[in-house]
Amino acid sequence: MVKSAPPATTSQKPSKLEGIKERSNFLREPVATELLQDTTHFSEEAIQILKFHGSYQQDNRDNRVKGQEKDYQMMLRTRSPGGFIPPQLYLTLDKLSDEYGNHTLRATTRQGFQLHGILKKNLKSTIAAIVQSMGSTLGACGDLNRNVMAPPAPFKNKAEYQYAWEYANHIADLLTPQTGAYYEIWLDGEKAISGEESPEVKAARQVNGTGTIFHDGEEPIYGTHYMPRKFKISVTVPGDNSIDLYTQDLSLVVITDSQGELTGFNIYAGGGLGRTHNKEETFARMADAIGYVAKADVYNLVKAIVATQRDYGDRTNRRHARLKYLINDWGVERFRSMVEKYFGKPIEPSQPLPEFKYQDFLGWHKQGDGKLFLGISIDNGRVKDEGSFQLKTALREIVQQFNLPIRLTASQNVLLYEIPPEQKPAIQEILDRCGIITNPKEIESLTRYAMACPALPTCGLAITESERAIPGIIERIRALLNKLGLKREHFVIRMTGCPNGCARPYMAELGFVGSAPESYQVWLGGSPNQTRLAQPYTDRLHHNDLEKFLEPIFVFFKKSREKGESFGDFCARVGFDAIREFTANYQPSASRSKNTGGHRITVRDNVFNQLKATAEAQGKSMTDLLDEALKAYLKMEE
Ligand code: SRM
Ligand code: SF4
Repeated sequence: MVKSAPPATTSQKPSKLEGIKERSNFLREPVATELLQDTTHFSEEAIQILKFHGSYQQDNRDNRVKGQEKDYQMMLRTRSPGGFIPPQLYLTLDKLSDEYGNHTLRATTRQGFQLHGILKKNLKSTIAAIVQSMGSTLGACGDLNRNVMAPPAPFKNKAEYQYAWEYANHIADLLTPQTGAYYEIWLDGEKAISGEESPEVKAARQVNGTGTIFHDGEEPIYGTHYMPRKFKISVTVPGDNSIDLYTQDLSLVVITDSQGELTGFNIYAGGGLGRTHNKEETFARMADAIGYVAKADVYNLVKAIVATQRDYGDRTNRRHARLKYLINDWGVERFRSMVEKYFGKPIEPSQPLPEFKYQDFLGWHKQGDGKLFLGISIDNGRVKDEGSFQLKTALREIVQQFNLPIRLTASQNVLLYEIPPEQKPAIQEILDRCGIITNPKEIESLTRYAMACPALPTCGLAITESERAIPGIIERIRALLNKLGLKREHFVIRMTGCPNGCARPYMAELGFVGSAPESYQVWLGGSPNQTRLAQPYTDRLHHNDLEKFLEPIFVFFKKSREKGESFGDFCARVGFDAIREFTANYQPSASRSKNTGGHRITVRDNVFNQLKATAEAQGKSMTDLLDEALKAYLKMEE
């Protein structure tokens, strides 16, 4: 018999958060009451409920002073299925970031935008402005379905891409919280004008029969306790792994027939990355193939999987509450048969699929209907104006003048699309004037494929730097590769300030995971297309020791790689024992060891920015360029 009343009955006490959710009256309190109070911050209980509305309470950790109140501020995250940001929403976010935020926008690894630095007193105006511009933050955080991902590429002549967008939207709507709390609190009860959901989705939400919904209360799918933990979904197309499908709680892959008509979806479940250092019972896990579902049944199957996790996910220990632990504890067979009980019929076997590739869609492309799209790389997702790089200005001018929609990518970049070819020169002129590189070949390739989470100073969980540290780390890795004769080499580098894994470092070829101040656990062996988990190679690498640590590994790679083999594939093939053995016996050459120190000099900001721009324009590293310039100045021979 399928159960239908969460929380799952167990002899253990439900976690504190289960009580907070239960008392919240479907996400209203204590947020509604505390918002009216003249205070700088919310209480612990309100903070937890505020997350469901898309906001985290943070403080600027750079400004902490012992004995003084923290510099409280709110982060807001958009719910943007498939990364869709209509032009009016982009312009609103841009304006809000200047009016109430820290003057930057942050493109996230799940295709949303974040605003940082909003004071409590401005939170209501900020959320109201977002909703009035066809946006939403509802469900961007909290124990429910998060932003649904889909490949951002707007290929109008590839039906499967259009289906992925359509179903990402529909599934996001299906699992949107139904409580009136959001509109009551932030819009004084006014229902949003944005996105009427399709009748098909509305009907699908109410279908029961197998215990997937509740008949009392405001939340048919979630009930009073919502999910045991966050729940993440992606919809993609065969061969396209731009959304890291194996890291999601649930992934759907569009299956079409020979005419390009949608027939159904392959289903994967049980991926997730968050872990805690030194707690073996927490781990990163890749999703398993569950089977295939016909198009007509897809909403029922999604609800069945959600209901299984809702009713059987661990509500006592939040560190063990994600779907990945349920599937790991039960095994795929038991999980599948429980889902089938909610679903009401057997799940069919998966359909064959081609190999997945990673694509970033940077540069100018045809979208298949005569129009163009342009993928722009954003270093670590931070949209800002700095020195000669005026990305924030460029995007604002382009969206203002040409009214273009945006798709955020899962690698913290943006695509502008629906561009008539005759607008290309004017758009390119704005980008050139603002110092933005649009030819992907001119972008430093390590930077192009790298990601880092925000970490310090906004993230309360950060153990060490990430977004602010990665540019320097990449510079040093490039210099080392150049020195070792691996000039053209590139691979996927991802960094996070703690083991929660927000920039998905466990899927990288070289992953840095904050483990102590200025130190990282290093993960090796992920694949360039994110289809294999990396493994932890060392627990604590101080960033000063980066070159000493990486040099023997890169030398071994250069010496023993197979033709065309990537760094991650090499590490996985030879294994850590071989790498450790090579490292133990490695003797740096005299000339090499002299140079590995990474001597530091300080340059002024304007010189640094000019150096960076010239290096990028010439496709060189800053170290190489500086080296050349200094040698010429000092009239040194090579
Ligand atoms: Fe994340 C918590 C930032 C994607 C796993 N994440 C946080 C918080 C909210 C810190 C907090 O709880 O106080 C971070 C806010 C930092 C800041 O100052 O902005 C934060 N996560 C981010 C973003 C902005 C990183 C980025 O570089 O873009 C991403 C926002 C995505 C979005 O638009 O929704 C982000 N977080 C992820 C991902 C990647 C993904 O979803 O594809 C993961 C790993 C996948 C997964 O969930 O397993 C991820 N974040 C976590 C976890 C660990 C969850 C777990 O199961 O253990 C936490 C902590 C928690 O939930 O307790 C966390
Ligand atoms: Fe914060 Fe850790 Fe996520 Fe980085 S990985 S944003 S430090 S929670």
